Amino acid sequence: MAKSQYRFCVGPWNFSAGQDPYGPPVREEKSFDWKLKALKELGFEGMMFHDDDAVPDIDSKSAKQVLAEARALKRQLDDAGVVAEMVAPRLWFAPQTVDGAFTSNNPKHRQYAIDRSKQTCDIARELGTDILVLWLAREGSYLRESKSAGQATEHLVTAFDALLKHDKKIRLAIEPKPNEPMDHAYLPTIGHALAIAQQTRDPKRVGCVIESAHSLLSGHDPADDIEFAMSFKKLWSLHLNDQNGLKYDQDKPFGSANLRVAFNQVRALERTGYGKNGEFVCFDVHPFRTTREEHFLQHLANSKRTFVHLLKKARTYPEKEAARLIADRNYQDLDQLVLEHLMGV
Ligand code: XUL
Ligand code: MN
Repeated sequence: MAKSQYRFCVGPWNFSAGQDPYGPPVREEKSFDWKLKALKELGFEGMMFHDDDAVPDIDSKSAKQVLAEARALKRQLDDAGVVAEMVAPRLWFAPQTVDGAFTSNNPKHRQYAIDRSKQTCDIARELGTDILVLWLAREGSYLRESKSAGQATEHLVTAFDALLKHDKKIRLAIEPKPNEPMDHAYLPTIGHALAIAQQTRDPKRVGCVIESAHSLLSGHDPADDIEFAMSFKKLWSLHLNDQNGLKYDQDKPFGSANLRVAFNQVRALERTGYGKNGEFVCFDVHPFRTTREEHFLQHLANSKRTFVHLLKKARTYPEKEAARLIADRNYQDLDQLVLEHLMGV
C-alpha cells in the first residue's frame, strides 16, 4: 500500500447503531471510550465533534459546567493521543430550531442559535481546534412562501458575524448540503458557501467543508468542488463518503458507489496539496444497517483502505501518456487510459 501523508478522522456518530427513520437501532450503542479506543486502533488521529458529542445534554448545563466538561474531554483526548479536528453546533434537535436556527422566523430562536454557536466556539477553544463546522441542517424551507432567501442570507451573515466577533481566532467551515432535511437549503453548494463568506466581517475566516455525498446530491462532481475550494485556499476539512444518485444522504463507504469519482477526489487532493497545512481527511460514513456487531468497524477500515489504494493509483497515474492524449484531443483513449489504470490492466 502507498504510504500516505494524510491524517484521518471520524466522528462519534460514524459508529452508528443502525437507527433510521423507519426503524430502531440494530446494534449495541457503544460508549464514547469504546469509540475512542477503536478509532485509535484503526489508525485515525482525529475526532470530529458536535457540541453535544463533546458535552452531552448541553442545553441542561451551565456555561461553567460545559467548559469544565470540555476541559476534561481535552485531557482524555490528549491521553489517547487524539486531536479534536472540529466542533459543530447541533442546531437541528432543539425545540427552538424547528423552523430553522439562524434563519428561523422567530427572533428569539435565532438568538438561541447564535448563543449556542458562540458556546460551541468556546468548546472548540478548550479542545484546541479553531474550526467550527456549520452544517446548516434546517436553514432552508419546506415551503417557498414561508421565508425569503434574501432575508435568510442576511440572517446568516448576522449570525456568522456574531461568531467571528465572539472569537477572534475561530474559522467557520460551512458544510453545504442541498437538501435533507429541508426541501431546499439556503446554502446548497460550495459556491454559495464561498460567496456568503465575502459578505461577512472577515471573509478570510469563512471557508468550507466538502462532503462527497453532498456534492453529488447537488449534481456536482466532488473532485471539481475540491479543486474549486482549494483554489480559494478555503477547503479546511473534508468528509469523504459515497452516494448512489439523487436519493437520501447515504453516507456509504468511500468509493462504494463510484470508484472513478472516488479516484478523482483523491487525485484532486494530490494535485492541490490538501493536507499540507494539517487538514484532515474525515470519513463521514455509516455502517450499512445490516452490519453485524462483529463487523461494526469495517465501513471505517474499508474507507481508509480504499483511500490508500486510490492514493497509489493517483500517484502512479500515467501523467505523460495522459498529457499526450490531451494534446491530441484524444479524449476517447484518455477515457480508456483511466479505466485501464483503475482496472490494473
Ligand atoms: C449531515 C452531515 C453532518 C455533518 C456534521 O449530512 O454530514 O454529520 O458532517 O454536522
Ligand atoms: Mn458531513
